[in-house]
Amino acid sequence: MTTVGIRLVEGLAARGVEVVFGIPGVHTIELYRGLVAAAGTIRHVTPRHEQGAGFMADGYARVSGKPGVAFVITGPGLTNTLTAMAQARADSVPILVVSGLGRSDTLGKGLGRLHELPDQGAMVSTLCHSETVTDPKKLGEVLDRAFSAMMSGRPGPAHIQISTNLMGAPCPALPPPAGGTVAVPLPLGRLRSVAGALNDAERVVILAGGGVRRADGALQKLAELLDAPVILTANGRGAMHGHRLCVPASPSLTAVRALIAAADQVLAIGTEIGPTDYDVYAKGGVPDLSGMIRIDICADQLARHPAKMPIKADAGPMMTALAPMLMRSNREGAGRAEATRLAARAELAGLYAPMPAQLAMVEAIRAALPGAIIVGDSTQPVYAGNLYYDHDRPGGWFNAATGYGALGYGPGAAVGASIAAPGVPVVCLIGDGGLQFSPGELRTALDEKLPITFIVWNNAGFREIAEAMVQAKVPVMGCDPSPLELEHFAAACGLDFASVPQDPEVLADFLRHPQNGPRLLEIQVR
Ligand SMILES: Cc1ncc(C[n+]2csc(CCOP(=O)(O)OP(=O)(O)O)c2C)c(N)n1
Ligand SMILES: [Mg+2]
Repeated sequence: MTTVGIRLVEGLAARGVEVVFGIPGVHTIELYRGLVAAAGTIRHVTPRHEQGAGFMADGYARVSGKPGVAFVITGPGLTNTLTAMAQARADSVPILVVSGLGRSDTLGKGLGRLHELPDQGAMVSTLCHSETVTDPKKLGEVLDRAFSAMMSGRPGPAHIQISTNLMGAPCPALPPPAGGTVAVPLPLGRLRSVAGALNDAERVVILAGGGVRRADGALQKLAELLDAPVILTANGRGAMHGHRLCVPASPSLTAVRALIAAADQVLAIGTEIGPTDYDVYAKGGVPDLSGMIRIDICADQLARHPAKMPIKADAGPMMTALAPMLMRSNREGAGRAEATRLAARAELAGLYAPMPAQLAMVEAIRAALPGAIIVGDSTQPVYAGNLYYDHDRPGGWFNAATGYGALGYGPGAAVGASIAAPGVPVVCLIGDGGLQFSPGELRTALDEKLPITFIVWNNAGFREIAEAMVQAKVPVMGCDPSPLELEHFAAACGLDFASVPQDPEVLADFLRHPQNGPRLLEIQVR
């Protein structure tokens, strides 16, 4: 008999899914019958916690450009995954969570059954698209709607749940996937007015966010035609590495704000204009952006900030369509970008004296491992990098120190990234505190033989938070969880280990050693 569980896995394979991150339980055994039946087409990875499954799906999606998929049990499996779904929502990352659900005749009755929640679907639906499979004949439609929710317009998470009694029920063959993603049409009628406004301006500045992750070439061409500096938010970093017009610095910095304020035309592309990028210190003073031309794929996003020209469009095709209509110009963009880079970098020391030395460590990773993917957690050098750092691979710098900000994101996301990019070095940069949120996922990296370097920034505590307490004149409290004995921890995980002082040269030397599977490197922070 071909069951719902088997058909669901077939339906995922038909939509290009190649990996599932999951932790099985009695409520999802029938999904595993499906995975076994799909033998060889879908790889299954077993994380150590469902939050890790969600973060792996996230890292996988960011690097592959395809949805990441997680299989989790009813109740606690799903609540454990919610944090990762919220992180994915904040950063527009497509992940599909497939969970179990209690027997259909027991739902909402409060019988105290295994893994019971009052209303599981309602809980998830405040966060994202969530649908319950109630009729096997409609399974294909449910999958189509979930993929459409994830991939059409602004990407994000989606959830499908299936009652345990339905998972093993007979299910007819699914129809082929309908339609795939619906492209946002180019706003042809607006192209001329946008190009006109850009051609009329003398000092254009571009604000680029995660929406340009896969449009690096088009962004560079547009910037060159306009001779416009490009300010990259944390999720835009890695685009236009080393380019004379690239400003890989946070719009929270005074120097970057000055560049924006001096523009006579701001062009914002694929950026949420969120406070963790534009006002990370919550001091106010964000330049007035109401005169901007704003390109975004999501109408809701466009409605959230006033703009002179809000344009609903996909960043890549829109930039490509605009290019031939722009007049080549020389507006001293490179000079303005360079002055801003210098001033922004210089500003770091004034914000926090140890920050330039932290940034030097991140730059040592880039020097030693060109083209690596750096997956960050919420730790001091990652905050420093989000303020100023020019990564050398589009989409290759991402972390949870921005947006939703879920501590413990790094290890799982690094596993997902590494699976999506075989042969590419992946670095997980994480603090001693964050590591203790999700230590088990280092062992997942070993199971999967992934060449990830886990760099632990060991400053013995929640230092970023301790600093915030000092600044707020609150006596530091609750910020000294004892760090792991990292050498013993690495041994218990079966990982190669080294410990180095906070010295960029020593770090780079170590990273250049060839590696065989995952390794753990402690940085003894000064
Ligand atoms: C789930 C979650 N809980 C708490 C926080 C608050 N938080 C942000 S950074 C941080 C400290 C992290 O310590 P560590 O990983 O050692 O990095 P450090 O600041 O010391 O470099 C905490 C507790 C958070 N962002 N997410
Ligand atoms: Mg710490």
